Amino acid sequence: MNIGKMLVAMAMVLILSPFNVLASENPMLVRIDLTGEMDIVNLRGIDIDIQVVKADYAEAVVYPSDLEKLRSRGLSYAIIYEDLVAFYRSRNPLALDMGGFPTLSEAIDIMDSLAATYPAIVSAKWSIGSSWEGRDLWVFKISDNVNVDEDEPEVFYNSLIHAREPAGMTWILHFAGWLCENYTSDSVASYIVDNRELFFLPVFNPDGYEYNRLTNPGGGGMWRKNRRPGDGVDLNRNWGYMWGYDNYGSSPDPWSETYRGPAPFSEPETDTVRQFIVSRDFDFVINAHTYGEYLLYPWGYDYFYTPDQDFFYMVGDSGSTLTGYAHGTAWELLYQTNGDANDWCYGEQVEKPLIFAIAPESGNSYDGFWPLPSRIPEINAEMLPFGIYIAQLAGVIMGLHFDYPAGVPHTLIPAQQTSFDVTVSGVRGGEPVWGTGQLHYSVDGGPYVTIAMAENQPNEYTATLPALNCGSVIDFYITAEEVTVGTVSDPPDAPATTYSATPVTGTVETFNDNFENNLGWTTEIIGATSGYWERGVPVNDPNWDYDPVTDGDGSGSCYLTQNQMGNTDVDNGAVRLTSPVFDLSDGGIIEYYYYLYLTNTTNGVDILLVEINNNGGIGTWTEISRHDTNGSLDWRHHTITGADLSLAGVTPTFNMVIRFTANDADPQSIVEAGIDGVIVTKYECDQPDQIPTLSEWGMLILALLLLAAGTIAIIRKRILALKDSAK
Ligand code: 0X9
Ligand code: ZN
Ligand code: CA
Ligand code: CA
Repeated sequence: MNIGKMLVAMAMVLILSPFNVLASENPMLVRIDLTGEMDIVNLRGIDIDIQVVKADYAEAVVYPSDLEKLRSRGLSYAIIYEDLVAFYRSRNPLALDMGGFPTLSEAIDIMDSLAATYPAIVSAKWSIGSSWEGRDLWVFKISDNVNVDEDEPEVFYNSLIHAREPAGMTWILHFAGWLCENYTSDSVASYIVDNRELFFLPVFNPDGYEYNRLTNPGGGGMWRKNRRPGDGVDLNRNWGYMWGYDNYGSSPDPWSETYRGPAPFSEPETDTVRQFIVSRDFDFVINAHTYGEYLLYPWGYDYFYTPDQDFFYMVGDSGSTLTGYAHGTAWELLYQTNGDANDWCYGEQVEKPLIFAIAPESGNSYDGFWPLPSRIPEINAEMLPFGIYIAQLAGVIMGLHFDYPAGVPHTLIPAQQTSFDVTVSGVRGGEPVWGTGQLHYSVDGGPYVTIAMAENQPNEYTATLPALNCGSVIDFYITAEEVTVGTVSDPPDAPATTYSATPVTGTVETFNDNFENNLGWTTEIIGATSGYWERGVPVNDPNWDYDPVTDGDGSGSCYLTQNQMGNTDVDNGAVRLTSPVFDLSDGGIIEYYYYLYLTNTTNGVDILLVEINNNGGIGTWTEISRHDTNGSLDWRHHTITGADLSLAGVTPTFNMVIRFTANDADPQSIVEAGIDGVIVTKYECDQPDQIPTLSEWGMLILALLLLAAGTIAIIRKRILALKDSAK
């Protein structure tokens, strides 16, 4: 080829290339080292296509021109596959269509054949709207009486919102097929089909999926977004809840892989699915993605948990058991995302009620987007229990909420019964059964006694604790019945965790430190090279996001692990903060605020350990709490009760000391801690026993028995005497 022809050819390439120059480069897979402490922070600052984040590395799909971004941030990386598409293609030597995954038209055929084979339980597919290029978004339904809209819990399973994630489609189709094939023969499949309404959208982004077939008919295509003319939009950044919240969770740049589009729901695909979701009444939406072995739930948009974190955690935990995947919010496990489907499903509550949304990322990091064909059935099998679990759970998410208008008593008047009000209401569609409220209590570690609570109004009760003497402790919990799920307790894991109370004649705040003055705390460095405890008003460095913005109790000052500008966290060891002596000899509680930001939460390696000593700091220290979950940039409040102390085997004395140790066991992670508002409330109880104790009762009963026996003996003698005289 002569120079002239070459120039013409190059010009053609440039003109024909529909996007920016990146499109002509090969995507590669890199593994980025995260063992340097600032690596995770630096990685969050760049817009690259991250797939998995593990404790000490991340994997991302990058173009040659992205490598400079990594280098400029001081991140080191290894190239795993220089030509990722070629690698994916090499896994498909038989040149199967789309690497063994159904093509768009094959997916449509599967829907048609399911409906034809199982017409009693599978609906004919219908189009809920169409894509940029005019392709239909096909949905089908599985249920008994499938053409009737029955009053049954509903779940929506959708996949291929990202065009290169076909393993999401195969597992939801496989789950649908499993229900059909096992209906009537398997009790679980039958139960689900008879009692739920399941809706499936296997190809959310048909244009993107077809585009991948066009460029890579044998699979391996790396297109992610839709096909909006120009550069396409990431359909999982285009939803209208917290859309464009910041530029970390989505991008304003059209060429970015996470381009959020010009406006919320600007894309026909997202707008169509939004209207479909609003038209139904889903308990759960499963947004199937690949890959990385995660189960992700909201929020994605910032470092917060939803008000339903406990519920999501419970579902995630069960999901983990079933799949082996890690569960958590997107920011905990991967990165922030804004404008995504999960956040809209849960967060948007004007057009529709909140919906529990979960995004499973199926397949491991070796599977990638285009797994070996032989892995497709394996991924289907590993996701099946999760699909089943969510379908079952949809009908039984109902819970109860227990409310205590005047609080739950921690202290009691000696020798007097204590009553408190309990209001029971339904959450997540739950319905309390009237008259089922019960109080369960155990005195001084004795067996549990169950008594009905007095019901004043439907679901409004008064619980009454028995009279106790000074020195006794009562543990208690509440239960009530929910119509569908049965008995619900508060605390939820009772009797493992309970409320407890003790008789008190007075309380005295014997210690109250808001850290405005030096009350005699001491600090120690145990191997750490930075992040030493310091008292002061938080400096709040705008460039170091991991310290608290304010103190915990609102007075201004607190203790922090190094309160200076810049990277100031604990490294290479531990730092310890020890209190002055306080008095708990008559019982009482210890309260404190703590702040904890951790980037490594695996196996509790990085922790804030709280220990207690009852001998002025000399001798044994006992662990009393261990904080090892990320606090989502918030202060949290913690109370140590008398029951906690007795559980830990610590006898309260007048010579108590508490200490807080922030430990960086993994020196490459961030550990930022704070302590504030430490209050010790001492209980006093100085009233002689008025209620007979158990042994006293015993004596009394014995005395009565003796008395009765004596009386009987006398009566008997008299009768005998009368009989004698009658002779
Ligand atoms: O980034 C995404 O859209 C999803 N990951 S993927 O690699 N398949 O692109 C994750 C979305 C998770 N979102 C929330 N948990 N909110
Ligand atoms: Zn995805
Ligand atoms: Ca303070
Ligand atoms: Ca710090």
